Amino acid sequence: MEGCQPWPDEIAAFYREKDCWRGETFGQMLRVRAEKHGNKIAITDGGKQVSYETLDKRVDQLASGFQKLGFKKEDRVVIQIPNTVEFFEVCFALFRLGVLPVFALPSHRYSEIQYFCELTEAKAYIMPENFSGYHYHEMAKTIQRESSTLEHIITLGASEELEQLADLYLEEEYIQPNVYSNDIAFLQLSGGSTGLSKLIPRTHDEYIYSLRKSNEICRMDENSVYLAVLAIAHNYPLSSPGVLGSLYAGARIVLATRSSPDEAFPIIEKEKVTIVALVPPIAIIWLEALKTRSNDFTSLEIIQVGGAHFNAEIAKRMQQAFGCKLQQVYGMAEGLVNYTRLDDPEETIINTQGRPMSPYDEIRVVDEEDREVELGEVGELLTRGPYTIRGYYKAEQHNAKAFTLNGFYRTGDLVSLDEAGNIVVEGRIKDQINRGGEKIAAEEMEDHIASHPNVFDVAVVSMPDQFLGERSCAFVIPYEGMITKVEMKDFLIKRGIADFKIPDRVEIVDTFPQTSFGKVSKKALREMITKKLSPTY
Ligand code: J2J
Repeated sequence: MEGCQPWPDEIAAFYREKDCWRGETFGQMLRVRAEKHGNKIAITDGGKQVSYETLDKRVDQLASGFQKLGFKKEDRVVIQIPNTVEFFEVCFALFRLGVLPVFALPSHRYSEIQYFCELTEAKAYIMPENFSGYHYHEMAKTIQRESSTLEHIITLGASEELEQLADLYLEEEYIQPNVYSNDIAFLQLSGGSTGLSKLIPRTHDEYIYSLRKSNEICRMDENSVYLAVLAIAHNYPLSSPGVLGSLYAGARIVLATRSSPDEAFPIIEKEKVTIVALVPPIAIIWLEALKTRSNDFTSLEIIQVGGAHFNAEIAKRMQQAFGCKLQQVYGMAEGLVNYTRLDDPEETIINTQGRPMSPYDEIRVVDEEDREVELGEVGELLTRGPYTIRGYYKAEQHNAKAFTLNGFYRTGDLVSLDEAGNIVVEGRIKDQINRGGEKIAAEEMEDHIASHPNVFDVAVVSMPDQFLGERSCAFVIPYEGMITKVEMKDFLIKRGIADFKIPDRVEIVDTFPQTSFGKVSKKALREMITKKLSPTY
């Protein structure tokens, strides 16, 4: 597909020969599960229960409706759907037509959605009317007015003005196009570090392989019950093993829209949840909440924690407090996923972020000159393998920097390896802030802030935070006087930027410290703010 880096033929042949890629597509996969599991419940969403058979039927009805709207193979559709049954119906209907969903997060706003629509020349945008106190309707109309490709705005809610998803479930037959397992199935989002977030093309073959391996490691089967508390459009709850892994296993998905103990704990008890995926800040809240609750957690077998650095002391307490297995997950939407194994020694589970899930994952830990470092030394992690992309979507220039000549992806993460091959994430060289699992590209925010009329220069860096691990701090040199945090926030909200990217702190300075090459020293800025935040300052 245009804009996507194809797999080299001999490498694709190798992954097929090794039985990694089995020629399955998502559309077929669901059909096969529906034939096998029939009226077994696939998804529980509050009071709503959907069986595999019904899901499969609803997907066909929607595919028929989408085809009638004119959706064709290789079209792109930006979807911004919270944790609801519609997420699955829409995704699989698009998969069956060979149309690519672009996975926006519910927290994204005008600036992000507009960019995804424009970059992908999206034909449609599907979103809720309201979610978590935000009304998407006006934003959607603005984006459509400005776009030359967006033909359809489809709402999950009720609207007289927009097309409604509910009207698109048609009983009529539709023509199933040929969708191949090596076709691009969807575009996933990267955390981004330079400028706006890059889009990640994933094929059916390689993504399904990653589900199968994840299921094996997490022992997912028909009896598993996966609780989704994180936004399922994100790669981690989508695929590690996540909701798609659950469907692959014939398991049951339980959807929640909030991760608070008030909502999640009774669900675990009632639905007999066996596995749940968390990010570190939520794990901390759950651990605290346990002190005052007496919910029954006996069904719970695995709590996964990943997406950001997880403190070892808390990891240890977590494992003891919940009486189930803790699993650390270190993954990336670009591909590579590492898990601690369920039967690993406690030391490994607590102190490492696990090891690659596939024997065909290749990893290298290198210094600044791409030379491999000694075992145990810290270096950048490079990787390639049967489910790690070879290039971002329509990003030729960036790809030349983000991948080595022989196809290794430069993760931008600093890691070390132990003797058993387990990875410890030690830091990062990419210019990104990891705010409790939510990724902020510093450059993207700098571009926004620099457009404020009173900003002469700006640098955005991470600052330590006990709860989120990191928060973002904008160092600003104003033309004159002050810019307060509130003023900055108002300005950025008006520009339509996701809330989590708005700087948590604004520091006004006269100049920036510089490196010996005359560039802004972000390291020095991080040290400045860390010192200022320390209790002895
Ligand atoms: C430290 N940093 C981590 C961890 C990710 C499974 C799990 C997570 C993601 C994800 C994912 C970390 N400790 N345990 O896609 O399938 C940081 C690293 C990494 C970046 C990727 C999955 N787990 N990270 O978080 O694409 O810096 O994917 O490169 O959002 O998160 O972010 P993302």
